[in-house]
Amino acid sequence: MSRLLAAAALAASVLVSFAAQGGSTPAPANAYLYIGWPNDGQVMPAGKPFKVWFGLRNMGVAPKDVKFKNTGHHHLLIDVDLPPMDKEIPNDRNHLHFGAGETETMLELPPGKHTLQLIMGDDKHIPTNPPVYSKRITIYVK
Ligand SMILES: [Cu+2]
Repeated sequence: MSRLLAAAALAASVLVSFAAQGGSTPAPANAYLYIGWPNDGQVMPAGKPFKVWFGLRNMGVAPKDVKFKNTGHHHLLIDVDLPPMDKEIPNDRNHLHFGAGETETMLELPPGKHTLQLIMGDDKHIPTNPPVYSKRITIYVK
């Protein structure tokens, strides 16, 4: 049993070191990104846009193409896993870019279970080093 736990711990640490990679733009080690609204597990009414609020501490927001120390712009991941940490974040309906420096958005999703997660990207939409991303939350639209 303890051997199994050790193997699991080793696997976890390997995963963590993979996740710790990122692009070439440094980010503060204590940067903290979170979804301020909605809450994890929240039920949202169908057919009505709702606000998603982006929370960020110890790091600033700058528009895309602006290179300024300790800043980046928000990306909202909808119903997808985290993208590769060393490449430009995809730009499609599952990966929304907030290149004007927005810190909230209105979102309308079809009925069902959805996941939301935020990740910061640098001026060229590449995750920072270390990558700064929020916890992935689940919401229900019905
Ligand atoms: Cu971007």
